[in-house]
Amino acid sequence: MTEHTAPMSPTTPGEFADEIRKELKYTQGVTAEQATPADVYVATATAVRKHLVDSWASTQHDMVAGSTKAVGYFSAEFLMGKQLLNALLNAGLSDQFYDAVKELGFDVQDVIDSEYEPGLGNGGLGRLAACYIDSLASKGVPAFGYGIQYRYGIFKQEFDEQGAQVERPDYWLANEEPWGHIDYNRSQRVNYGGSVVEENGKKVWKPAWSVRAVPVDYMVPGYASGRVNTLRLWSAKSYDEFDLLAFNKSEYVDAVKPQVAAENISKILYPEDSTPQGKALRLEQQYFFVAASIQDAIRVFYPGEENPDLTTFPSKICFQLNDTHPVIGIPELMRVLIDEYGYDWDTAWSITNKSFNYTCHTLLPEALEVWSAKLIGELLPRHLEIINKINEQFVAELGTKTNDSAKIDRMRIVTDGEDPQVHMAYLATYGGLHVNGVAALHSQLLKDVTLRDFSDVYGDKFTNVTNGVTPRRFIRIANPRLSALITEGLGTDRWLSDLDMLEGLVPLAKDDEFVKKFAAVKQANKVAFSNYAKREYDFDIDPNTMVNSMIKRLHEYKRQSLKILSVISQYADIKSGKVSADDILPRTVVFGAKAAPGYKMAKLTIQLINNVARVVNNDPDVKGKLAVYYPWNYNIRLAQHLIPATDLDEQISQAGKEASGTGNMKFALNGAMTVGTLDGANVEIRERVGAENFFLFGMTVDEVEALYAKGYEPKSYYEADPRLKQAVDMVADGTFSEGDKGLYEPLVTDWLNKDYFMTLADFSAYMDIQGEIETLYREPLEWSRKALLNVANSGFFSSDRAIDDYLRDIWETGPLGE
Ligand code: 26W
Repeated sequence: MTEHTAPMSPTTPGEFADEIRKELKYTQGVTAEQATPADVYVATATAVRKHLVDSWASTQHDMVAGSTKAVGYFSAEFLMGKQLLNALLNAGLSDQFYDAVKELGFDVQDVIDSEYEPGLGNGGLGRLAACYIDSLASKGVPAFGYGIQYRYGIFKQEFDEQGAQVERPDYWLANEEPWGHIDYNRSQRVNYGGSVVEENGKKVWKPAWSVRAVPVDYMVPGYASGRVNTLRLWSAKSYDEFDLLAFNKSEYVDAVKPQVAAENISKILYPEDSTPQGKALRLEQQYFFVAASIQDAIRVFYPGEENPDLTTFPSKICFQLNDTHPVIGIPELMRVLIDEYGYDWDTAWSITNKSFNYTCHTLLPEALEVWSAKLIGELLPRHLEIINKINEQFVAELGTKTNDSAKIDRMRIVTDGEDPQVHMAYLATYGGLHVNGVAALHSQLLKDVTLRDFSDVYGDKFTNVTNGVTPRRFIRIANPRLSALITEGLGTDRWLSDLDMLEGLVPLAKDDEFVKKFAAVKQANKVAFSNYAKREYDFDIDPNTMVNSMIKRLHEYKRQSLKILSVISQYADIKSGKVSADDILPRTVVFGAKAAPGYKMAKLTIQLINNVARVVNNDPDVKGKLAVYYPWNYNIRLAQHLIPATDLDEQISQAGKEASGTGNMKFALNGAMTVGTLDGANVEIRERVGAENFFLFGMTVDEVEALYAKGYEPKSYYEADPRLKQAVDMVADGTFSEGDKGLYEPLVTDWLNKDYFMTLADFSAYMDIQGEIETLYREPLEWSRKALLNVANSGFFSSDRAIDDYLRDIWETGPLGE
């Protein structure tokens, strides 16, 4: 009946067990009897890699030998998540793995849990890059992910006694890392500093120091495509490892200084996900991976050629700039073409202009990187020359298109004045072929507001590609129960590489039996999450309550404050008996969020949430009616456990602030209902799942703009709404800080006097929608029917569809061999 498309390796469980045994013996030098689950994990990973290596080699060969343009995805972050189950799925070895590990006498979960989750990203942008390289490989499109192998990933989050976030270093490479292949023979030299001199009319950069960029290659196996692409992450090493002279003079620190300085470049991921710190090391990191990657791409596509014809470069590979972080790549390619290969400016410019495309992931002006020209000049003197020349060319070109000098001045890539600043988003927009936002609303706001002047002049460059998520990790691996039910309902598992097929479930939403099966899957996932939360966090989550999740980075525009104020209000209502016992709908609120270490307001919000949880969860008056849990160290693993178990997802950012969101898509695809504003991709989710299957509340972008224009006085909302007043007063009066009225003073003061993201203005609408939510939840069959329709109508949010959009509208290429 079911025609299988899932890759299925012919290897039998017994044969796979033998392969693991061999790896244990020859790689780790232990017998299965002596081995630990961690040994079996490493041996299994090594065995899987061996199954993939042929497709990897043939993909690399066909990519260079063929005429299919490749994609180079430049990203400072790749939030890959744990690799084992994904590699097994795409290698068609999942079933064999479970039986083989059992045969070897190990608990499968122990082996899976031995893998350390690589945290080479902060949040949405990094995870999107990971989903996109999965889809590129699954579609058989030749591609490289290019980034940095940070030695320390995103910090590990712990909470102290006061419920405050504490950051711990994430030394993920302390553990055996079986997936990365360090390829010293293909390292690249990356230069810094120094000066530029004229030598017989040519500009020559005389760098002061350089580092060795060593590639660490990760296989990116496609699902059911038989193709394996490469994620090439660069690790910084020093050329002159050790200063023996200093050592002999027992100046031990000086002896290793050059090594430390060099390795510092790929030492640690910057934990900010909105406000750039403008640190020199950050720019060193950005130039490091971009410069190494461009040299690498020329090496790959012009193997062994001394004087390659680089006018063909844009037909061999095109680069996607994942936000402004890799934009220094534009002047770098210009430098390489002019200084190293002798092209004239115009030829170099036409090649460069066709080689880059820019994706913007934010609407927060402060998140758009602006580097001081002085800093760029010190670190990359030749690049500053080139940037200045690009800016002159740009301003001259603008002069032919408009005589609005104020506009031209606003658009300058390099600002005038005694401390010139370089706008990386402007450089990307002028220097690249396409600019896209990550959701329809976002792309519109980019054209109408953030990059208005540029869309006026270069309108045809602007397009939209709404984000997507990979169904392999976020449905098949995270939610096997739902996957089995979908395959049963559709009679095939081809939906995993053609997610629009989920529409076939729409008619089944009318079949109460199927809807009940769907509800049973959700309930089983809730029980599983409750057990997981007990095991990992010692939480006592009641799976018979509504599981209501809010997981994303902690940021004021995402309005975790609105959620916690609503919880406080519900708590007060239960305490005061304003809501009678049987009117209360038992709810478990689960937060997950890291805050950038320097982001004070965000960290205070974390402390408030933890202390509300402490008070509520220890209050017998609300036991079984309301509970709040905040699992620390939110990461991909936690998301994969919580999303399938969630009934209600929170997407409550102020309209016009969340570029897209991708968690919203994962929840809808896993059968959670969403309460949200008309922001980012929420707009498109609601359009596709149906307004009747989405809990909408809050001001629209226009209403927000109108309120800003009118002048927003948050205090007036506080005084006008007794529920809001009560909740804010409970934060101020020490209820959640053991009487310390000062602890949350900065938060309360901001809410009442500034509240830039209008939490108070949207509070009453948010509280009102809770009624609708609770009414529906009391009709489990109707709730499940609507939740099932969310799944059925969310196929559009596959990263495969998003990649199709990039292939059609931006990269103009496709699968190998086409
Ligand atoms: C330089 C500091 C910095 C670091 C990261 C500034 C900005 C960023 C990222 C752009 C922030 C980010 O992750 N943005 C998120 O990108 C997702 C993928 O497109 C979107 O879904 C989210 O809405 C957006 O906040």
